[in-house]
Amino acid sequence: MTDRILYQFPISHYCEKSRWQLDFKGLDYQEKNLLPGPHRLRTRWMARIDTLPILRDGRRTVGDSTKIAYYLEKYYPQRSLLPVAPDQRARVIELEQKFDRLGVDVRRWLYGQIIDRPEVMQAMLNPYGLPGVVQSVLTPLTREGVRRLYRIEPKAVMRAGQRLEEGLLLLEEQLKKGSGRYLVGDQLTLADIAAASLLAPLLSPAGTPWDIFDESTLPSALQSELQKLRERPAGQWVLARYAEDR
Ligand SMILES: N[C@@H](CCC(=O)N[C@@H](CS)C(=O)NCC(=O)O)C(=O)O
Repeated sequence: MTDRILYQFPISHYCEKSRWQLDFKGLDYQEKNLLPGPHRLRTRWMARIDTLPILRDGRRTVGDSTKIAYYLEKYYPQRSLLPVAPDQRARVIELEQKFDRLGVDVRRWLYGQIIDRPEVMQAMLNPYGLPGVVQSVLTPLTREGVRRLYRIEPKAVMRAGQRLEEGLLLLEEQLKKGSGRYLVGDQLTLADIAAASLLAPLLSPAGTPWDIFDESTLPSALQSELQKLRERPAGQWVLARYAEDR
């Protein structure tokens, strides 16, 4: 029985970033799902933050996927995700930060397209096994909470879409500089895990928590946008990383 616990929301792409890293390093951990909303009582108490993921590792607690990433590199240096060469290391750190910020735009843009679809709140709330009546009360409350918290409003969603495009171009430019498999050097790094996990909700790789739609039921404009994403080099790369490295 491990005393390493990842407090998470299953569908959070930031939580996926930490899960991927823990899995890559072969570290045992339990996943503890917190209910969106009331989670803040726990996160504030544990780490004085509002967001998940939070990692509890024995007596140590670390909140925020980036801090967790560097914590794990420090205490569990096996299968390092940071290159030794200083220039490559600096580039990984820089890209990790950029893709981390892009995660906010991914979330806002995608919720802007799908937040009213019933599958979204089902994916968010089903893992908790709540009684049906409780889930049906929480569904609209959670949806409106998400809308407010992440500013899912037309102008902000549009700007997120623009920044998303810039992020996808950055990824494609960076891939052209190397072998096309990894962003920096010839091994998986924190930059790859950040980029692939934080873009994954757009690509919904099979078996991930975002693989929730029968896409043929989505509006045709969105279907074609998602298809274009899947076909462009950035989308192909995310799918390849999931197929080969996750
Ligand atoms: N910078 C944070 C962002 C994490 C984040 O935004 N988590 C979201 C879920 S995707 C969250 O916990 N939201 C709940 C809230 O803000 O109350 C990290 O890297 O861990």
